[in-house]
Amino acid sequence: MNKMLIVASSLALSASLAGCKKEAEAPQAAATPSGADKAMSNMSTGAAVQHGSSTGTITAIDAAKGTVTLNHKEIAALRWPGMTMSFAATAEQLKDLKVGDHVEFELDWDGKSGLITKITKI
Ligand SMILES: [Cu+2]
Repeated sequence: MNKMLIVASSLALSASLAGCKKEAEAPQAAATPSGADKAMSNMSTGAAVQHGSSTGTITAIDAAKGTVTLNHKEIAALRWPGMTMSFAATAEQLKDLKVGDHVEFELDWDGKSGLITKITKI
């Protein structure tokens, strides 16, 4: 008799737990997209975009990814020393450029990645 009671109550318990879980999941799933939106808008408005310019040499172009890798000189506005790194660039910006070209460029830096706003062969 005791055993029956335990089984019955544990069934009831797991049933109520399952009920709880379902109820908890629904609002969570609905909250996730708006939470992500919030994070996205924080990213675009929270970090100040800095603008910089310099000259450099193209060491790689990845048209598929839309990136250009530059061995660039110092970028004073960003307090960067010279280095080699990749930036996002459009096919239009890259169409007349090739590896080895010496360029002057401008970029927007959001704290994580750089976007080429202007790039010209010199
Ligand atoms: Cu750099």
